[in-house]
Formats: sequence, structure tokens, C-alpha cells
Amino acid sequence: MTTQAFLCRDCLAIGKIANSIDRCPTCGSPRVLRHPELLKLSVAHIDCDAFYASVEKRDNPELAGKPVIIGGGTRGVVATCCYIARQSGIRSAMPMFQARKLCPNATIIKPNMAKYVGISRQIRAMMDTLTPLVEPLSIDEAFLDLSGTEAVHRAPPVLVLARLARDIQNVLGITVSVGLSHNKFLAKIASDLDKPRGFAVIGQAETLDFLAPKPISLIYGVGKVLTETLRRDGFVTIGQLQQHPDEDLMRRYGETGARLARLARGQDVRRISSTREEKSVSSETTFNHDLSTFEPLSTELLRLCERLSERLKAKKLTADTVTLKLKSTGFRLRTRARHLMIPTQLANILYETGQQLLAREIDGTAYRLIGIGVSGVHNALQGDPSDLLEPAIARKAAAERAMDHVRGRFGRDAVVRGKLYRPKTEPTGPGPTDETEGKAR
Ligand code: TTP
Ligand code: MG
Repeated sequence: MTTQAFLCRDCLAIGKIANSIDRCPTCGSPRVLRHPELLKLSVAHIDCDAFYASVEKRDNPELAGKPVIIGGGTRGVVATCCYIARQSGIRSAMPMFQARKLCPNATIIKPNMAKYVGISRQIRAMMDTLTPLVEPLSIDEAFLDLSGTEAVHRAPPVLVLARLARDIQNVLGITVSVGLSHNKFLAKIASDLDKPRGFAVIGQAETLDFLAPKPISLIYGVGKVLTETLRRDGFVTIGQLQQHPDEDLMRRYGETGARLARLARGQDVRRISSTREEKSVSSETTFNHDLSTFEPLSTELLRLCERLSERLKAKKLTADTVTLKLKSTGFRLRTRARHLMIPTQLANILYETGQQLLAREIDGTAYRLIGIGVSGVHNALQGDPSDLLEPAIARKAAAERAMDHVRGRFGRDAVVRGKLYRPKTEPTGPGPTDETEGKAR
């Protein structure tokens, strides 16, 4: 009779169990985790289940057992929906009219961001008591590194995590799913395997076999463009990448190819870095004359994005959230933010994102100030210069770094983008430029 390490997610009993038994020997619960590496793994990803919807259901017991959609705010799309509503095919980002058609009896609730942020902070506080290495990824998910904490907790990471999931449910009334593995890439994949109220483990030994049949789009940073390029070249599953010589992947796709080769084998060296002191960096400028049309505002925006990018590069930082700030002549402030899939330090990406946000704010309002800022700032020293992951971005990154190189040697004005070129005698320029750094929240 062979035995395996087990943990009961209900009564938290831990020990060895015969392979033939699938219930907890202490409490009889079927919610038992078994895995040969269960007591060794220490990198986790935790993600709340149907986050906004779970919070609303918690706060209104009449909604239990009913389909609930959160959305219909300013953008007219679904933010999320509960798992019951998902059975009708509703998904995040779907237009509300389509969601209503799919599930006419769903209760629709407008998002209450202040409430969700409050709960997110409470979850974060609970995580912070377990390890200093908590890295939030978004409002409802975070990585935790519990390596070396066993002596403090007198319990292996798997037990600490199961207890955390149980406590979050008991104290805050919402459920989370946990992924436990040996690196970030796999922990994040694992947390999605068993949702909702899940707990999935991916060990070292099964990493290759686990990844082999999966689509390449499972690899983080592999977006639509890269998936299509790889598909045209005959790569559809991660296994096909595993089988392919690394040198050839590198020859075809450069640095991206080297990353694909490593990630296809489940190798990910990124560390979990706490962003407890989450910083924001921003640049803003006040105009001498109010501006209301896209072109001149966009020119100022480009100048600010270049400055901001310069500072991020100098400090070896990347950021995953871009915020545009506009102040009207009546001193009304508008801020619009966008989360990036791939953190960046590139002026080009900051500018593209800023322009998209700006375009929506051109409605005849006269502005006296424009600013661009980033938050979700990470150290780019170790881990990924993530802008290399997508070939389309990698090309922009290469062009921008070439420009930086020339500027580094011959001074900032050695290369001036056409849009920013201005004869020295030009009478109207921007007013003072303010650059700030501070806490994001
Ligand atoms: P997710 O974790 O992607 O989704 P979820 O928590 O609702 O569901 P799951 O169980 O699959 O994890 O996002 C967290 C929250 O972010 C989500 O509750 C609502 C918000 N959100 C949006 O507002 N728009 C979006 O397009 C997505 C994907 C999420
Ligand atoms: Mg979630």
C-alpha cells in the first residue's frame, strides 16, 4: 500500500494517507489535497472567485442562488458575474445588452469600487501577516512566497494557505482559489484550475507533462499577435515548443524565443517582490494657453511620456498601470487609468495608452493641465524586461532603446521626434513641468 502526503482543507488535518482513500481520515471531508510534493512547494497565487459579484452576494443574502451581473457602469460592459450567471455564457467585458439577452432574469448591480477596494485591502492585510513577500497583481489576486516560513508558522506553506482561504471565507464572506507550485508562472496557472473555492497543486515532477497539451496562449505575455505568429509557424501546444530545439526558437524569435523555450518547460526565475510601498511616478504640465483639441494635447502628452519613461529607465522600473490626468479651465479634475497586461517603461507604450485615454476626453472641454502617471511599479532589475515578450512590442522597444542610446551619447536633443520638433523661437510653449513621485494610494 503506497501513501502520500495529504491535507484536509476543512479541518486542516495533515499527514500521510493511503492512495486508495479519498476522504479525510479525521473529519470525512472530500476536500482533501494529495500530492507527493505537497509539503515542499511554497510559491502561491491567490485569486478571489467572481470577486465583485461575490461581495454583492455577501451583502444581499436574497441574491444567493441567483444569477448576478456586475456592470452597466459608465462603460456598458460586464465587469464580472457570479458562477451561476456564467452558466448562461456571460463573461467579463461582454456588452451589457448581450449579457441581458443571455440571462434576462439576472440581477444587475453597478460596481461599487470603494467597497471592493476596502475588501481587497483587508485580504491584503491578512496575507501580510503570513509573509513579507506578498505581491498584489490586481484588486483580487496576489502572489505569496512562503519559502522559509515553516519555522515561524510551525506549519508547511500548504497548510498556511488552506487556513488563509478558510479565514478569508469566514471573516470576509467571500471565497478564493489557491494555486501552489514552484514558481509564479505555474502558481498563477494553478489558481485557475479548480475555481471556484479551489486549491490546485503543480509539482516539479509533473510540470512538463502538465504543460505539454496546453495551448501556447497559456504562457503569460503571449497575446493574440504572438499566438498567431506561432500558429503560422506550426506551434499550437506548449508541448510542440518543448520538443523544438531552443537554438531554433532563439534564431526565429530572438529573446522572445529564449523565453518561450524556458516557460514551455515551466522554468520561471521571477521572484515575488513585495510592492508594499507601492509607488507612483508622474509628470504633468500646465499650459500657457488652454487646449481643447486632440493634436496639441497629444503633443504635450508625448513630451511627458518621454520624460516619464526616462525616469523609469533611469531607476530600472516598470509599471503596469497608466493614469491620464486632465484639469479643465474650471479646475475640474479628470483621471482615467488603464491596466497594462505587460508592465512597461517604454515611452511608446505609455504614449499609445495615454492617447487612447485622451481621445475619449476630447469633448469640447478646454484644459489647462495634462499629466501622465504610472503606478503598479516594479523593479525591472530581475525577472523580465517584459516588453520583449510580444514581438510587436519588442520591435518598438528595440527602436526606442536605439534612440536612448544615441541620446545617452550625444544628449537629449540629439534625437527629437518630429512631433516634438519646435524652432527655438516658437512663442507658445508649455508652462512649468512638474514631476512627482509618491505612494500610489
Ligand atoms: P478576475 O479575477 O479576472 O475575475 P473574477 O474574480 O470576477 O472571477 P474569477 O473567479 O474568474 O477570478 O477579475 C477580478 C475583478 O476585476 C472582477 O470581479 C471584476 C473586475 N474586472 C473588470 O472590471 N473587468 C474585466 O474585464 C475583468 C476581467 C475583471
Ligand atoms: Mg478573480
